[in-house]
Amino acid sequence: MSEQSREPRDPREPRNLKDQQLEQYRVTDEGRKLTTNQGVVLSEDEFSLKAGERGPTLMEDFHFREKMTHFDHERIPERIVHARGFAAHGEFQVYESLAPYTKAKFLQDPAKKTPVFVRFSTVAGSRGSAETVRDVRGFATKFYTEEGNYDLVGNNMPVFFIQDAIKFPDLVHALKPEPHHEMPQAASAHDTFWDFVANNPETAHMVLWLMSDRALPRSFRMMEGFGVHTFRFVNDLGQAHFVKFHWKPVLGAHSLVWDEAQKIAGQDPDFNRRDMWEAIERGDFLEFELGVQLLPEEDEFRFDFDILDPTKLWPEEEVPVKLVGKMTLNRNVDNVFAETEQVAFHPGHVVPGIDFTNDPLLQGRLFSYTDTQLIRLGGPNFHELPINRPVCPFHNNQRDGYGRQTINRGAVSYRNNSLAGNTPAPVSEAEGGYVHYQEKIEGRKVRARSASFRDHFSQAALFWNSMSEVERKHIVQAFSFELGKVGSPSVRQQAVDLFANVSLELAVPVAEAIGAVPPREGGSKETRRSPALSLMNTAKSPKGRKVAVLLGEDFDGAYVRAVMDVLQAAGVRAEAVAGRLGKHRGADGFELEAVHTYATTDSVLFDAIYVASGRVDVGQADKGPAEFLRDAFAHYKPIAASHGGTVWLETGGLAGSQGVISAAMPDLPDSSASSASFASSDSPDSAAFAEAFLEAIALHRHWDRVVPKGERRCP
Ligand code: HDD
Repeated sequence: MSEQSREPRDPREPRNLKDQQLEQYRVTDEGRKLTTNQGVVLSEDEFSLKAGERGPTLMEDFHFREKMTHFDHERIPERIVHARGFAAHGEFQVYESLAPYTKAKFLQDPAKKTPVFVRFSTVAGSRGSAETVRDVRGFATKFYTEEGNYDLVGNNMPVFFIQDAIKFPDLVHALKPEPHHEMPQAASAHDTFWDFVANNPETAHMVLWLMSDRALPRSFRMMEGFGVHTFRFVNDLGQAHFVKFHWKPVLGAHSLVWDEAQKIAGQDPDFNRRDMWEAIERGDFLEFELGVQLLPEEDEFRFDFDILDPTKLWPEEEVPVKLVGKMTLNRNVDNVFAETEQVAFHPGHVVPGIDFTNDPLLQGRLFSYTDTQLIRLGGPNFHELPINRPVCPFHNNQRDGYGRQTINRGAVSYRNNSLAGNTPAPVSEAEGGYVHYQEKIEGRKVRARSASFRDHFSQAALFWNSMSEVERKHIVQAFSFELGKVGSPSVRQQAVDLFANVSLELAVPVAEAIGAVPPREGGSKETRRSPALSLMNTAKSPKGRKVAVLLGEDFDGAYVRAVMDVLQAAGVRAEAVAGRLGKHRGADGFELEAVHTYATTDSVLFDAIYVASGRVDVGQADKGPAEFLRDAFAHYKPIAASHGGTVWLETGGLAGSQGVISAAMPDLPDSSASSASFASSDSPDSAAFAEAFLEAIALHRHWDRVVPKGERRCP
């Protein structure tokens, strides 16, 4: 049992201050009498009040009117971006005091647990859109600290498309479905987005990230998070450091492949939220380490880029990421609307010790987030919604407005006053009052971009240089798909010409794929690499993965059970799939429970496949082991087979390939490090077989496998 799974599992048991606060708003309706919102107990709920059984409905039916009116108003505007999201509660703990850098109280004491609420999201799609689309993912964290709420509103990519917030409406208009026909949904593969990209070269770096595997996270549990902007830490002595925030997933950062992502979008549009919900329900809590890159103020001009430019990252090899704490998400919401939908994040929600910089994107965000909540949540009192309330007291002279809940006593709501002793009163910095960092500013009022923001291609090239061969291939394929969906030949050509500034190795094959003229000149002078940018260098562990165990009529129950137990002990979820749900008796009389049928699930919903039977009745499905293996193989996933199941490897031509583990083929050549075979005896060693499978699962994908591609001929 993992350390975290010893946490209290009773969902009603309050875990921290925020949880206690929310508890007073939670209501269980089950077992209660049905009433109106005014508390009147009802005697009937299926028939409206009529003048005679067949007569007209009467206006005086207060129950009908109230029920219908409330229903008519159930929806609120979805977020203009990041509409599709999913959230969970948890806690954050710092490893050691960060007092030398910041006075923020929640970053001082390793014994202190700060409640958090984290919402993950896609950006472009509507609230009901599929989750595995190619997109940036939002990663927004609300820390309920003793000094007020601190929001770190980041993404899973460390840079952004634009440098100045005034261009955000343009970016979003170009990205969202085109207004004349509202297509395509949750996709950047269309003319207006690429027209924007081609004509706004500052997008180049971020677009490379968007075309990379980072845009297809396997799970919210397996993606990094970034605060993007350069912020400021300020300590007790008033000294400042520039800081970039990172979230590092303990399970490592892993991605889907494109064909898989597209198929999942149809098989399970809720793939990412289901994965997160189920993990938390099982006690496999999400864990992220908080990392900071720190830069003394005097180093502001140390780099060949401007640290205020949000299209630039600080290479981790130059400014190491210091891991300073851990966040654990350990509780699902009780109600998605009340919590996930009504939570209001804002990069301007800061606490003493954390401050802004003059990044023009950040500065503009400081306006936009309150403004959007006013329309979305219907007025200025959204901070009173349970999910948004700080856990410390708040007092000021703000009053009234839609939905006001606080009942402020007394006559005074102004300062200065004498009737209330001039309170509530501000306090000094020493007593905890927020004081903005006193940066000296000089300048003329100009609408301009700093010359130090003009290099748009060097870091895009740094990213490209840092990719492995496989990642580069995926980027070329992503560009070829996206631009291939663009109708305008001119936009296609402009986009290719733009990315020629990054690398001809990128631009030329894309041009060839989309019928554009391949650029002859181009490329960047940047030759450096940053290994931290490649997903190949991430943590590799089988933990958190999901395996389908395909059952038929002739499986060895005890053996399969033993393999599943080894997998499960390593944190891998193994679930049996068969022609029908329920108990299945193996050849040895041992029973296993199938929780999926070949019809209700699919290969793409698993990280690996284990075929345990040769003879398979697929029930009402029109697919079975052959189709499961075909996709798993094409998606470079680990595959294992034992007993009769090995026949599927032979018929599929998969035996002996990388990442394919077989327990019944003694003469199989062991052609690669992660391919293994086990002699078939009366009792093949289930433990060794399972361990070899686990190793293959830890690698996640077996890229060196030869997947038939390219030319297709009729047989
Ligand atoms: Fe934003 C939502 C992240 C630039 C304006 N943004 C939103 C969310 C995330 C981000 C994670 C969803 C929060 C939630 O789950 O409720 N946004 C970013 C990052 C950016 C960024 C990392 C660049 C570094 N955003 C950005 C700019 C503007 C906005 C430049 C406008 C000037 N963002 C918004 C918004 C949203 C929003 C329109 C929509 C819903 C909301 O705020 O609450 O105000």
